[in-house]
Amino acid sequence: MYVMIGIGIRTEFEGQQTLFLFRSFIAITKMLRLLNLGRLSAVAPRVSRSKAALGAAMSFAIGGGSLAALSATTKRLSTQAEAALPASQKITLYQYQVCPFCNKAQTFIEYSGVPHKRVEVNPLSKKEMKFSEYKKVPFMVVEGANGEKSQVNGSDEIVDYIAAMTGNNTPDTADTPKWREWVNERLIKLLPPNIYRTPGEALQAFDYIAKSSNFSYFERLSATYTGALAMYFIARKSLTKYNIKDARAELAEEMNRWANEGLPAGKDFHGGSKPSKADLAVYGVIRSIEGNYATWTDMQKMVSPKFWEWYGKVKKSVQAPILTS
Ligand SMILES: N[C@@H](CCC(=O)N[C@@H](CS)C(=O)NCC(=O)O)C(=O)O
Repeated sequence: MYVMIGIGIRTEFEGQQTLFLFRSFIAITKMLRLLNLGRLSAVAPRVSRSKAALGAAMSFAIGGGSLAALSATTKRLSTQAEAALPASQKITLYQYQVCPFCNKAQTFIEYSGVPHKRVEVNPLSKKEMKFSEYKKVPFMVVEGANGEKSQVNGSDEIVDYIAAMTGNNTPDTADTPKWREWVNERLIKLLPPNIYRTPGEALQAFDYIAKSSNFSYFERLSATYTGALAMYFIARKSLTKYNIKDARAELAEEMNRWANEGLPAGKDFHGGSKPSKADLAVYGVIRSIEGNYATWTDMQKMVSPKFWEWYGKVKKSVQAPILTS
């Protein structure tokens, strides 16, 4: 467990910080052991769901920082997506349920009514995606009628591929690409510093994640505290990295910016009478925090009714996923 967490943290923290974090984990678990509250080493073989949640959350925060190469990849893959698209394709989406990039891809697939299979990846072992050279989620494996497989990597690439496959039905406007970029470069980066803003909020977030697993009370307790602590420090680091002064206010400001500048007056959506790719991207990313976090409750108060009205309309337009086995 320590080693796995250490590996995750190493990608974001260097030198002293890594050591500090690592020691914090050890100190907390030693303390829990002394109090006979939690036994991480004994728990280790059985914590896969919680490790998955922790890893997914860490990957999200870390992954959010590695978007620089996005536009080049997007160009290459959207050209691929526009290549010949056979009618009968079997689609498998590799994802973490809690990741905003994955929610963005899911939303578009759902909106387009494309049947697909979902594989939930364990973010630390990543064993479900060992075959893939691309090491992030989401990605999609597409199997053609005669069994040949291809892979589409990245949320925007998936969206572009599905759009091309289903006849480019979204009414994108001249500034849709600008808003899609804003989703990646601004909106998504504001989520970890909000969800894990204080130790208490980080704990609340991890409490809900751990509750969905079948842990005993004490197992859950130690997994929750370890994950919350890790994410609290990672989120703090991203404040400096992205020059975020007030995570809550800035997230609300960006969501209000979307309502005021992204939505044309008198129209239901950015795309007019139907959602564009930007509508679906903003909705998809925000739905990844729906209901579960203090951030969600605060945003209900801090973000204008115009945003929430729009949010409700997009939600209605997105159908339940058509899942195949
Ligand atoms: N540009 C990618 C970013 C995806 C991304 O950063 N995903 C995170 C999860 S939220 C990830 O897989 N991180 C794993 C890692 O960095 O090892 C996209 O749009 O899909």
